[in-house]
Amino acid sequence: MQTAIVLHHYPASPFAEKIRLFLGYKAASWRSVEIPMVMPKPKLMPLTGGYRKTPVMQIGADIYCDTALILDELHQRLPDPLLIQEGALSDITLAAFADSSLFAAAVSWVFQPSAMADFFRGKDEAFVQAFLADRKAFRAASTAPRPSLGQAKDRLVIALSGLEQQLSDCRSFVWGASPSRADFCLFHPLWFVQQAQSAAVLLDDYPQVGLWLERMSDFGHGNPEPMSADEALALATVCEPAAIEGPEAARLTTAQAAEGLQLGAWVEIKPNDYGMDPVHGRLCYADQNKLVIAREEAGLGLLHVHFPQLGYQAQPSQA
Ligand SMILES: N[C@@H](CCC(=O)N[C@@H](CS)C(=O)NCC(=O)O)C(=O)O
Repeated sequence: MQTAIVLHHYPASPFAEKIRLFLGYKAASWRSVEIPMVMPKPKLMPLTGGYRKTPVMQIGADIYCDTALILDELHQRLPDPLLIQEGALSDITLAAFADSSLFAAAVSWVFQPSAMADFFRGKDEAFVQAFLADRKAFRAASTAPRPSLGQAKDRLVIALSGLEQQLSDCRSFVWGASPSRADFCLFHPLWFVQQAQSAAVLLDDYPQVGLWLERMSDFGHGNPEPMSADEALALATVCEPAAIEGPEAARLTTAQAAEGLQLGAWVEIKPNDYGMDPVHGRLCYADQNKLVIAREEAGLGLLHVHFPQLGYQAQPSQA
């Protein structure tokens, strides 16, 4: 139980779909905690300390924020089947483009007036208003403005034409016969477009992309078993964070040290694009890939909260 993979997510979340699909690719068994689509998230905040984005992964008393980090952590734990490693820099660049620019374009495209009704189908007016108000506040201080509808369409068309061309030599995935990080990252914004019927017509002109979307969807979601939010909190309470191995002082990069970060000292970590809610704790691990903070949560005890280094800012803070 201690090592069970717990995903806190909701069905309509594209970033969560990236991770659900990755768990499917790995044929993993996991526990599924459904969280609210809007704030407040009273049973998630005690785990993250303030990070509110979706999804969040929990393994015992270790909490993983951001799908870039979650994917890497899962891949380390479940190395089979492989992820294509060729063109590592191209893979990282394409993954980052898909998670930022392409995702933003997909959101603008799906939230155009004619398609929005598809997204909100089955939800009542009060939910729609609450959702729109929540997302307005979520993006209020955003450093990444939403593209206009026209810009969104142009960006989607550029990505779709490029992907169509890339797949036209009969390869199954972006870089070859097996999927890579980029496949999972490109998938989720396009999956989001696919979900809203009137938005999805844009995909019709790209048959190779359509087949690739099918191939990716075929990975499924692995074996999720529902878990209540209370069970997840109870799990964190009975578990200790995994030990951090090795000589700690060697891990800070020179840039992190120059910014005043110190292992054991208080820090504040927050995303640098949108939803910039800070999380406070003592820095217990830092290297060029990730930052981990230790926090004591009343009723839950000690938790380690993990963030990727890319896309986050960390600065010294008060207790
Ligand atoms: N960089 C983050 C982005 C996550 C993200 O933006 N998720 C959206 C849902 S797909 C979100 O958090 N929306 C607000 C919410 O769920 O409260 C990641 O890779 O996990």
